[in-house]
Amino acid sequence: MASDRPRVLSGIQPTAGSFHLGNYLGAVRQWVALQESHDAFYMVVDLHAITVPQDPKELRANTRLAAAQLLAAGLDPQRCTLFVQSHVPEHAQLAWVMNCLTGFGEASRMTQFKDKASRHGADRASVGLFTYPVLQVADILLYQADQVPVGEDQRQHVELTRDLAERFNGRFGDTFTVPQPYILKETAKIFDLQDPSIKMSKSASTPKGVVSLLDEPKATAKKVKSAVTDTGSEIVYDAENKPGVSNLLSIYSTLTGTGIAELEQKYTGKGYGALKTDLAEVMVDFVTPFRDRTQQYLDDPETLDQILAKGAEKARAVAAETLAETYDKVGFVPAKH
Ligand code: ATP
Ligand code: LTN
Repeated sequence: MASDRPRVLSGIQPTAGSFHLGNYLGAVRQWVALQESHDAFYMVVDLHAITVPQDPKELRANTRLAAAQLLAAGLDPQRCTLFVQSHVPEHAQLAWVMNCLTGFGEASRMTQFKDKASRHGADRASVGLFTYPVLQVADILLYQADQVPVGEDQRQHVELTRDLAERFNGRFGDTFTVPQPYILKETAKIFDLQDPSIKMSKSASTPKGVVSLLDEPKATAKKVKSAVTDTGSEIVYDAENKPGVSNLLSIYSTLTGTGIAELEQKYTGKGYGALKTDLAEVMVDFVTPFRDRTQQYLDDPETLDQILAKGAEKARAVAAETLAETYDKVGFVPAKH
């Protein structure tokens, strides 16, 4: 199905049971919006998930759970292509070619690799973790994506994708679309509720600072109400001097569609407590139906697997074409069937 809409592609790892608010506001929310205007490909990146140790049972459950959450968040299989990365073997195949084009030093400069390697212990980090960004490059280039909707932490990987696309095109002739990152300023980085100097993240944060979308709504309300705020009592957006309150304002503003200035005005003369109580309510109203919808998809695994099978079929049609062209440009002899 050819489309003259610009193409977007993105992925999310099935490494935790529940998405957190940073995943949703930083990425998934944009995915939902972009399926209306773009030819959209979204995937659960299970190949990426095994770059750190994984339990097979959990990985399988979390992959379906991730797909269920994406559907619950509003992805519509009629409007986008939703699939699981390992269902499309071309990802690993193109990644090999991209690995051979990437400098060792270049890969060593990826900050997420450096962070994760030091967290797991440099000796225990796998070669897969080292080439994780190169697999991501292959993910993006296979679909000739024009834009990649992600959070700020993924910018460097999109830059690497641009560099490798240009390098390949320069060496072998025009083959790949050079993609742009699609990162919204307001939600590029959602911060930990307990430590607003670090990003909300399933692997690095304190559990109290991470809002998991599938938590009991009551627990979510509690986390919001006990969020760390800043000295002073004024509710104004000032990311540098008031990171805690600014983070809450960003979350509030995005979830309700109310501008930050309007919120500042609404809370003039009121304390942090009032802001947090109201935001807790907004959060509960958001997560309650989200949890219910996720459960509905999980209750019907056959339908879920069918959606993913159709998605993989659509994805493969595009991926196979790009891979065949790449193999040809590199100089591989075509396999006779
Ligand atoms: P990890 O902590 O293990 O690195 P993660 O919590 O960052 O995981 P990913 O699956 O790596 O989650 O990310 C999925 C998407 O969510 C990516 O596009 C990423 O940029 C975005 N994202 C993750 N955390 C945040 C955040 N705190 N603010 C904005 N976007 C985020
Ligand atoms: N590394 C990304 C997940 C990811 C991705 C992609 C994002 C894998 N492949 C392709 C955009 C495009 C992350 O969120 N940690």
